[in-house]
Amino acid sequence: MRPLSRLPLSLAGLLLAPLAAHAQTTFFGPLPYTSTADRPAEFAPIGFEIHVEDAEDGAIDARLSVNASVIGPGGLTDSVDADDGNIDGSGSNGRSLFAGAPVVVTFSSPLPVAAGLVWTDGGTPTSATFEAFDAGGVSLGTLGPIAIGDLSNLGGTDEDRFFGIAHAAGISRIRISHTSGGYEVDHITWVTLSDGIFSDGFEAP
Ligand SMILES: [Ca+2]
Ligand SMILES: [Ca+2]
Ligand SMILES: [Ca+2]
Ligand SMILES: [Ca+2]
Repeated sequence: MRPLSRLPLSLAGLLLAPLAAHAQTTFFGPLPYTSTADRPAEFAPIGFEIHVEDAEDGAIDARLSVNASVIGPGGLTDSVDADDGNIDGSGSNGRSLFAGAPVVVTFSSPLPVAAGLVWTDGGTPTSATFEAFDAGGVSLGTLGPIAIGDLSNLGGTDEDRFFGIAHAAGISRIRISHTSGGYEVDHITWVTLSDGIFSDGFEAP
């Protein structure tokens, strides 16, 4: 490992600042979200691999196990707004993931160090709770319940909210539940360590 003391102070600060959220268990959200640009920087620091399942290819990434099905475009679809090419207040022309029960996303190895999703529709309105679990399946805590949702199921995006967690020791699954209505989520996002960078704490010389 390259000793921190040998790094210029400014560089050390640059490396350590974005990692602060990952040094402990940190929840993110619920945050308004219309595109990946709304993902908080601290959730996915530079140098990490960021993976996003936006459902737009009609299939769910094989590294995920999700009790939901891809729906859309059209009809009652509530995609993340930008997925149809326009941030225009509607996600109807994109695709999302729909389930009739709380949505559980289970990750495969290597487990992510941060994970989240975007709640896009449910009851009108409802009260949502996000929960995450460590590598051993033990709960890392909850975010919520929080009142969420507009008065429609027709694809409006002002209501869409990102929920996430960072936990450096690994996250095995995340879950979102709410008190009424079916479930729509999108942009399941997970962050893993990337090859060659941060595997020993610092970028390779
Ligand atoms: Ca749109
Ligand atoms: Ca989508
Ligand atoms: Ca929506
Ligand atoms: Ca809605």
